[in-house]
Amino acid sequence: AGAQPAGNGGPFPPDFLWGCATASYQIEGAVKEDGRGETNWDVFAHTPGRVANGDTGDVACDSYHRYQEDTQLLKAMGVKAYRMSLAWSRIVPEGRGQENPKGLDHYDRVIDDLLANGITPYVTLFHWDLPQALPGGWQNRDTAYAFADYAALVARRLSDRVSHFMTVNELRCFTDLGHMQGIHAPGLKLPPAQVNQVRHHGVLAHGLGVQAIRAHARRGTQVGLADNTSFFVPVIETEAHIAAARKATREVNAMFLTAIMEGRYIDSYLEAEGANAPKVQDGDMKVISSPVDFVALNVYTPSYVRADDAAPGYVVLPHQPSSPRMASPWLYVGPEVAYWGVRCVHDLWQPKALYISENGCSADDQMVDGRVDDPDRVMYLRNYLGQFQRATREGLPLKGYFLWSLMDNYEWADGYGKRFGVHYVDFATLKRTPKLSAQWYGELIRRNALV
Ligand code: PNW
Repeated sequence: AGAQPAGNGGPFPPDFLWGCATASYQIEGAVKEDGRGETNWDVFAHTPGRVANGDTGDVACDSYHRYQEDTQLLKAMGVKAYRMSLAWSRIVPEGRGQENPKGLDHYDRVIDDLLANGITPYVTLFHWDLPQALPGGWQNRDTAYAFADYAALVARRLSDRVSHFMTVNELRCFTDLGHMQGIHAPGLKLPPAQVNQVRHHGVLAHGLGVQAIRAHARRGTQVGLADNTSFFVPVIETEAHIAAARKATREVNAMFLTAIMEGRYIDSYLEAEGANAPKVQDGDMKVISSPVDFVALNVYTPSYVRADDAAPGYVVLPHQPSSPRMASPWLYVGPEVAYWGVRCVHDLWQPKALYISENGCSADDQMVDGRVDDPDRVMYLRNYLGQFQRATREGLPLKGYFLWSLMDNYEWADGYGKRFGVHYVDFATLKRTPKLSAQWYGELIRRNALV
């Protein structure tokens, strides 16, 4: 390994867990089937002007009916683990109260099918599809408690077969994109104090979810979260710039991962927010910082940072018009973020284990003569995986990697216009076709090395 320049490749640890990821609303469809309750995304997607092309998740990839086919796609690549999410409103249609046996029966079947094919399920409890019936949604503190009840129910029912749970996916997206920028459901642009309160309810839900799983799941069940931490790459690998990247990671994520790992809102955040800081009840921070077994990271866009003599000690460098991007405007390319993201989280908080819960990219994929060649995606993945390999080579406790995504799906406000899959989905026929990247990923898994 020593002969390989940093980030250029080499072997992964022998037990490294190779996976793919999806999420319920993005793939399932069947939104009115078997007693599923309405969600905030059903409402948002059906509101004119909210989603590109007026696309909705009503049908999506129809994975509710085609899950066995999806399992076979995973199996063909040799994938060992599948990160999927459960639709809360299939299991508890109104968000709290009456449960729906048909919802749990469905996920029983999906999980049994994965296990029968030698694939380990990693289950996310909340990937943004919130039961619409919950009054006030994430603005209401009660939603965090409803989430805990749902988590307990899932733990009791599935933890005989599911040993890894992620509470929530991407706190920053469902809080800020939904309640500050207004570009995701529920499409609100709230003032700062209310945004901070939504964020607080999000981390509280995570903590209550951890406690519910500990209390109700089989002993030994592992629980963590999938976080889209804002990551910082030092402009040059010197001690001063590395320290700046670490400090930026801690301070910019103060309302999310930092609060979860440290059990308090750090001073720089409280000072910056002043009177807009969240209202915190006694005991909240202890709940929020309930110990997790792992931290999983969704790694996409880099930010570059340099050390600075003036407070706060770092400067975040703006992206340039010439900075490379993939097909989504927000998706800048900067593979070093894969190493520095893992490294900074490890250096700051030493979680027992780290996973990459998502990494991947959109590309302008075209079907030509029945084939979809996506060399740009292969190149993107190869570069990012080289940096993850560096993290494992240096002994950081990175245990596995989930590629986003198994197949093209409903890309939220971008509808079906942005494709992230290693399988191409023809949304007219719902036929799945492996792209070149699926073949490449399968070969990588077989070798367990980047060559
Ligand atoms: C993540 N941004 O979303 C989600 O977890 C997935 O459901 C999604 O399909 C995937 O990444 C690709 O977008 C993000 O604007 C959405 O920075 C937006 C942003 C980041 C992540």
